[in-house]
Amino acid sequence: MCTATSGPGAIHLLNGLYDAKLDHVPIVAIVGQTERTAMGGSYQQEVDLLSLYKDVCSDYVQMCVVPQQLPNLIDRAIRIARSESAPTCLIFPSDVFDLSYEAPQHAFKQVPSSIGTAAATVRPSDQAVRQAAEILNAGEKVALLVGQGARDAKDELSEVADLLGAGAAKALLGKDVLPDTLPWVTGSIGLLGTTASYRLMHDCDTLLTVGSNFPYTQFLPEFGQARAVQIDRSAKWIGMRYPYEVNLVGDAKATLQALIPLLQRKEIAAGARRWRRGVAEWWRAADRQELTDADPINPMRIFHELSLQLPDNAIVAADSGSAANWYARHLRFHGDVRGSLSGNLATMGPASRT
Ligand SMILES: Cc1ncc(C[n+]2csc(CCOP(=O)(O)OP(=O)(O)O)c2C)c(N)n1
Repeated sequence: MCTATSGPGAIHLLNGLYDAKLDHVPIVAIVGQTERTAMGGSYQQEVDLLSLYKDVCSDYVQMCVVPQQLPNLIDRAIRIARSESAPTCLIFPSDVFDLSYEAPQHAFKQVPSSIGTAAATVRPSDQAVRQAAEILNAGEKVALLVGQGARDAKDELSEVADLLGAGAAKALLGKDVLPDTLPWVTGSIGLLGTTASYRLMHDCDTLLTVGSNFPYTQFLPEFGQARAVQIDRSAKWIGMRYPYEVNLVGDAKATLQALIPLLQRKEIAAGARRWRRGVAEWWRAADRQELTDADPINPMRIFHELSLQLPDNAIVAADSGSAANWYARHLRFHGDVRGSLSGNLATMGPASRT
């Protein structure tokens, strides 16, 4: 939830709300508007907020002009933000706050509401899961690409990695999905990524992407190099970053749980030792960079020391700019450390706002 006053206040929310929209974070914005009696009169600070918010809150933006709307507007704004993982917005002319509450009646053109929603677990069909398992079982060098959509599936990812001898690269927003202390986790991927992740993607013959919309083609396997499967919670976001053979629409945890019994353990996975070697080499190289002396200070040294000091339950918020690079590459997450930043919008200032 975030709030702002009318006009310039509402405009200031835009950067943060676009950040939420692009990174799929549910949030409800409540913004003020000029009095109903002044609307359309070009009084001070009147901005057409329904139009201004039409894009950033495209899933739901509404204005409340009578109290009978309140239960429905509030409940829907929250429900839609949650179900679409997106920002929504309610606009309140300031004199509406002075009205007494009146509940909607059981009458024509009145809209009641009800509280609470039982969340659904989305699962792909058995046949699609079997097809995915066939592809993963046929591979010898399996790479996992893990994003924020896999956040609650750490145990399942570990089991898949163990069965298939897979390595796992993490998209920026998925940095806290798996700790960097695991020998098969190659760290971040992409422009801000590690050499271990780069090699994982360029050496693999099979790719399983879970909960990630990572777009940078040059850091993915060449076309034709790997057979690929994607798991994503929504068909809206699936199948568009690589020519996946099977696109499984489903919650990461539930889908991996359906997949695991069908996976055959690879006793000698060609990839497993290779990925682990790459990980060890990366962290040795990172250590060398971080411990190189500089005047006044080598900034990577700060991230090195922070990695050692972070409590297991720390939450790290990083900003955009060079700090994002050092956060992605050099901060070693362990335990249940959580971390985030402005991923897709890469707007400046999110760390101080978080
Ligand atoms: C709101 C916003 N304005 C501008 C940019 C473009 N931008 C990205 S990084 C950056 C410079 C950041 O400087 P600083 O915070 O000092 O970090 P540095 O990379 O120099 O370490 C700019 C202007 C942006 N991402 N967001």
